[in-house]
Amino acid sequence: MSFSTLDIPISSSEPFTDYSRWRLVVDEDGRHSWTYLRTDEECAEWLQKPLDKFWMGLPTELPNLPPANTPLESARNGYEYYKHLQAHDGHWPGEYGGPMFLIPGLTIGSYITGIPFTHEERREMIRYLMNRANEDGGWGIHIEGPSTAFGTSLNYCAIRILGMSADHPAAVKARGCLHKLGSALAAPAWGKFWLSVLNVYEWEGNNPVPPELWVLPEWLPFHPHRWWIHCRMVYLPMSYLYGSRFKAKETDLILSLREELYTRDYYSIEWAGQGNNVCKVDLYAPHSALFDGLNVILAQYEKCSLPPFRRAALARVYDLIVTEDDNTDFQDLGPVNKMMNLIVRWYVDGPESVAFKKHRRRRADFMWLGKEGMMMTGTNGSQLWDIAFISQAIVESGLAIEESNRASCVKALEWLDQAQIKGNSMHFGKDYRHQSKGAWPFSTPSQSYTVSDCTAEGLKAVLYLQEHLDFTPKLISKQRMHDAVDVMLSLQNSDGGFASYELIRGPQWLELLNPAEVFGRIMIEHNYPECTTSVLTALAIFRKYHPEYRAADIETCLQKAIKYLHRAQQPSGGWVGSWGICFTYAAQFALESLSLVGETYETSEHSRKGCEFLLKHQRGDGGWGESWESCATLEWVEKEDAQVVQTAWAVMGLMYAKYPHPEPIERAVKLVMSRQLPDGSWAQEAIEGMFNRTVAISYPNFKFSFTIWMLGKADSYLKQLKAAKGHL
Ligand code: LAN
Repeated sequence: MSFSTLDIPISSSEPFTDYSRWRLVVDEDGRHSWTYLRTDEECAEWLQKPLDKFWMGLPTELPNLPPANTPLESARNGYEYYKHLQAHDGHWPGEYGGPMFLIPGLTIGSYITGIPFTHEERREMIRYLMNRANEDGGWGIHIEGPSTAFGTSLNYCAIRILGMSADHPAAVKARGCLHKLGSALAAPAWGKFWLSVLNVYEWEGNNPVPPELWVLPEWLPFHPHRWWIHCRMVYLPMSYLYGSRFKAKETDLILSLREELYTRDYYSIEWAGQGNNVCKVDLYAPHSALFDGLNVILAQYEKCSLPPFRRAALARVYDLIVTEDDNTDFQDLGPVNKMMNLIVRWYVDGPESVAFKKHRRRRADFMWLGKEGMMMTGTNGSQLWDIAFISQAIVESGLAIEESNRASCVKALEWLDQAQIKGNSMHFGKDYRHQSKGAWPFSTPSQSYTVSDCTAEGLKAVLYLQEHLDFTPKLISKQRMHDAVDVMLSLQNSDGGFASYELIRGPQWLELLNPAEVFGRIMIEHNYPECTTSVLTALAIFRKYHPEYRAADIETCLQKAIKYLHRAQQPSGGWVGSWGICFTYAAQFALESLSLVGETYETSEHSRKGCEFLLKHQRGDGGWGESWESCATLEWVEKEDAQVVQTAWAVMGLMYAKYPHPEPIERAVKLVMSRQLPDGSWAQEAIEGMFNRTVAISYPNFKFSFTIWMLGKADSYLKQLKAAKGHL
């Protein structure tokens, strides 16, 4: 399929389509997709709501509120605004962009398999890429990162596939940047992979990705079922496409890209050995000697690979791809394996197959229209994660019992009810999956994956809404809460910590075989202070309401988890965060955990050191501001400005620790209140989330949930402190 060249303006600041015609569709289990209304009649019948407008960056026209004089009034104003962003089904949709290596998979996969985009989607994706280009014309691994060969080579292909002509100034600039970075030749492994699939890089220039790994005995310490789930689910279809040397059909565009992406004649490039040519800016996790050695052997094997063995391996890999598609209703674990699986199903099952058609429908779940244009999201949304925090925030702040907020609480509980996963995966037992009956996912239940801390935060939100409040229906039975507890208990590692989706299944040395160059710690699961805390706090809160269920198991689990958190604390007093930025994020969690077992500023060395670490980084203006680079360097990196979200996390941490002096908290509260806009909202600041050490990801709903939560809590906390001082 070919997309025609589009006439693209030079400046991307104004939308390339009529933004008054776009609507966010929320259906099924919280599924998101964006649609463009073509007629005025449709627009008149289906009006744009503040929810649509907010996410597109249009004025929501919500009224200004009476100015807040206290933290609670500020929290109330915040929720007054945020309530308008709740969807009809009870959850809070949100943009989940940030990574800059997703649109390429979306466009390359769609191009190869012939799935069209609408004219408007194409224009807004181009605009997004133009808006996200750096000064030098290239793209980074995420929206705030410097230009890399990975981001620039792949997004260059995307922009061309979508219809930008090669002589558009943005394309010329991007090409110049790519050439300076060493051209597409220096793209890291995942870049080389996509380029090879698109037929603009030769497979010979890739390090081997043998599908045979999947037919080796499972007891081997490096068998892929022991890898971190995101790593193995990406390498699965990757090994299929590599193992069968899949290539897109040559088109004029492909021939032209072969000229544009390189500084040398494509046909005279020596591909062998290019596997180790990676641009310096991209390189975060250089190859180990072990990995390089292994590649030399594997390259020999590729020269003589035994066809029957390869055929058997490909057949096994294909079965596992089908299993993943079935289990997740074709959404798949994430956007990367989604597009790879889609290509495999098109290739093997054919364009007319039911499987391919189902894949095609689910592509929309990952496409999101934002203020800067249309992007591909890091998962099919962060539905559960966002609703869990705001639910706890409104209950703890006392806003939930106010008459005008009750209906929204009931709606939220209804959404949480349908979001709990009711059974194990369709192919449980044959798919290497962890049990999921009773778990909550990160996004929607049909995506179907258990996540330790999502289960925990989901259960906490249910306990808060259902058990703290007397006006909500009791939707989640005791049995279903027990199922959630069972899942959490099944996820504790032998050293007490909790990882993300599964138990740690492989040895630490497997990290030496990390082939991806641009991500850190992707080979196996690891314990995380954040995940451990969420589970620990959920279990502690659960047992207050239901002390009879698995009391001894819960007690042992909590004791072991606390020990892990003690060990994970750095000598500086901080904890390294992996999923949010960074020390501020982790401190909030760790200090909460400690407080639940009675460890606070006044009673525990760990808690005191944690607070002092935070206070050391409080800025003159009362806020906290930490850069995403902390996650990459594992040392605190200061940001130019204070961030309301990080300030909220830090204050939450101090309050969990029962920090006894009000001044730092008051100063922080003032800062967050001073940044509140007259309509009760907060403006978007820097990116909030992180993964795999190097990739930042957006959690724009945090600027509501954590600010409201912190302000509500601070209101009563400061009053208590003052009252206690008054007694002295
Ligand atoms: C997420 C998002 C949520 C996150 C938390 C729940 C916050 C965390 O505590 C546990 C891990 C988890 C579920 C997580 C894992 C990795 C994800 C899925 C992501 C950061 C969102 C996107 C990312 C995924 C790997 C992106 C696709 C890129 C690849 C490298 C495959």
